[in-house]
Amino acid sequence: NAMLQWQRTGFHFQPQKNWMNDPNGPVYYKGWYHLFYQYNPDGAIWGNKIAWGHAVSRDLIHWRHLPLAMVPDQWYDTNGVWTGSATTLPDGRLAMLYTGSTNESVQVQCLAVPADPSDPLLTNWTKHEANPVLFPPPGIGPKDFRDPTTAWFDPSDRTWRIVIGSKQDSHHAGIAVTYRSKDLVHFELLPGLLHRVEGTGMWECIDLYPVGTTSESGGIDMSDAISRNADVVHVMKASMDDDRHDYYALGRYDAAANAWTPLQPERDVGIGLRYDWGKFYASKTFYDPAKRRRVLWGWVGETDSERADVAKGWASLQSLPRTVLLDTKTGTNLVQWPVEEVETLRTNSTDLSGITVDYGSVFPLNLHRATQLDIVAEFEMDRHAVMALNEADVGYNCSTSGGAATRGALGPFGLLVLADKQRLREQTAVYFYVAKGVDGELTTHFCQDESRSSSANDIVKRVVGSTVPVLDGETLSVRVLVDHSIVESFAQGGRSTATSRVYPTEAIYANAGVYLFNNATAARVTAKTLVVHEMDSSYNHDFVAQL
Ligand code: DQQ
Repeated sequence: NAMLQWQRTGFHFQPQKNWMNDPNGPVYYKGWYHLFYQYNPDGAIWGNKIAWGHAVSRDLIHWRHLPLAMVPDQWYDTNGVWTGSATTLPDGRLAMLYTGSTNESVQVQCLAVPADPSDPLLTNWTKHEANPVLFPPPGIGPKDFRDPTTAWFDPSDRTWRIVIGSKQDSHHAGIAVTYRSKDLVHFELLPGLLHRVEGTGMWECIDLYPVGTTSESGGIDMSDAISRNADVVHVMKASMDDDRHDYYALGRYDAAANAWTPLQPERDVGIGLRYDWGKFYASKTFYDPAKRRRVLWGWVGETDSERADVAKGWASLQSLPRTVLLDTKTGTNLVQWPVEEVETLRTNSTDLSGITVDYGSVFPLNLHRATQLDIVAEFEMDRHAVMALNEADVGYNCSTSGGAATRGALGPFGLLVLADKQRLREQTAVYFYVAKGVDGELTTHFCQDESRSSSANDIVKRVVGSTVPVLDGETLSVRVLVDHSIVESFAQGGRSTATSRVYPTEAIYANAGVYLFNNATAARVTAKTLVVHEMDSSYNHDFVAQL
């Protein structure tokens, strides 16, 4: 079926067929980026025989698929080789810790190492004979103990540390449990909890890493930050099984006390900050020593029906790999941005900067192709109109607002992508909505409206988003990456992101268009910058030739 085929992407990572979920063990090794991922070789839905898919790349963009790295072939992982993380040892060797689901569906931690460390492609993996190396400790449920982090080295006692996510039934608390180990084979549970937040439920796929506090700092390796006593803030992220979103918080890690404390308790893990307001889960970062950056991968699942996934024979994408830094301008959030290599896929670029959109109108962009795009836009509202207003839309909320069609004084305005050129019946709106308090304070909301993204009826369609910090003198900026069935957007330099899976039935091929729109009632909006890049596919290259 041609329409189902059309949903495959051009520059997002996906296997050739079948089901994929979490990114696993991302790492840079001997000149190659490796991405492992949760994979069901038997079909397009999750199953109890999850294996590790594997692909390699020179640039995080062009991928070569390799054979499965690990399959459930031992008693301790026969119900699934689940999520894990890579650790690079000081001598350059690699260790992979992952969760096995045993023959009795108990969650245990296991160690695997490259069968041939001299093979840069890391094709074959050996599971350690001492596996499983960790069983659930007393007081923790056998099915609530999974997803070990990358290990870091603590010079004070010369041992490794790892963190594993779990939950406490009392108070429905999400918890982070720390272990130490000399050899990643024998582990000792550290007393206390690294962190705990009541009411947040099971924490999956915990990630803990440092970000530098100055604008010059690039990515930082966790062990390195500790040994250098670097000026950093530590990010703790957990994937909330309860609501299937990835939450993070900024805090201080005290190695000696085995404690991580949030800088802002009201924005603790599971409460305030999210990596992405759309579909994005089970994410994981790694430190890239080649470009001294920290890179984030996230699983972007489907929002259509399981039946549709089976019909098309595949399910899920990975987000674009994103560089992660502390937002040194606000100090209160991270910024995420597609890795710079994404820009090498830009082909035809059209500069449409300077278009003013009157209130209540839609403006079509004259483009060649509009199904794989990288759009960079900056908006300015009519200053006088904003000043003239007393108060407007205080208490606005993206998800309950009614989306891009509901008009307010200073919003919504932005872009309609994957919009059908005939009637604009299908469209995904990426927009800003500004509220003004009696005190004159402006609050900017960044939202993505999926509600008209497809005329198909077996799809979860929502309006997602949240408020985004806008500092004095800043324009409202957004970068939108459109790739057939995914719209991945980054507002204010990546302070806020929203990823949607969309399934247009009419806004496809030459019938897909892009529009500027302004549904505000009180202000004109000018797209001060508007550059639309067509994007190449990263899969149509004869990649094997590069090997
Ligand atoms: N997916 C894995 C688990 C993890 C979950 C199983 C998160 O290890 O907790 O496929 O999506």
